[in-house]
Amino acid sequence: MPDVTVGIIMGSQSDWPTMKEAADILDTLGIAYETRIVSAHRTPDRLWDYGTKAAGRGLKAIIAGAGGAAHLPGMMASKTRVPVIGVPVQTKALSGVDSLYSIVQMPRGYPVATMAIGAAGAANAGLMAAAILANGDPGLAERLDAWRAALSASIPQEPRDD
Ligand code: RP5
Repeated sequence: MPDVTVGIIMGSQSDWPTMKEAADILDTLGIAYETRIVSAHRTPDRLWDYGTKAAGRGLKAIIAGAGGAAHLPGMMASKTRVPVIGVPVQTKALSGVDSLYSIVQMPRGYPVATMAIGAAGAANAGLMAAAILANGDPGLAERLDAWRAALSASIPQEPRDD
């Protein structure tokens, strides 16, 4: 088994259907990852512990998804220099704009790479983590290039009537 290099963390079990999109991309590209429920509000000690140990454990990217008052990605970024990729989970009350605003407006010094709201954002978080790792992994770079080329080739030239 390859070493785990990516952590996928989320504020709640209810975030998993969204965050699974990131996991699926990592599976497709052959990247080893772990998944954890880590809540900024409900399990702050778990958050602190995860962030404190992340770099030493060899994590190269952390994908963090949360909804509503989505403080998990930013708080994680405050605790580790491992790049944090934030996924705003879509919410019922405010459609995920609350999540987006909670994640994207970080103060200078502690960046979070913020993705789009919802499933597309989670999938792109997986691709962003892959791109970070591909800088030091020629095999992965090849797989990522092939994945991108296949997506591009799947787009038809013209629309059709369904
Ligand atoms: C956040 O609150 C989680 O990230 C989740 O998106 C949202 C709702 O959580 P649950 O009430 O479904 O556990 O902390």
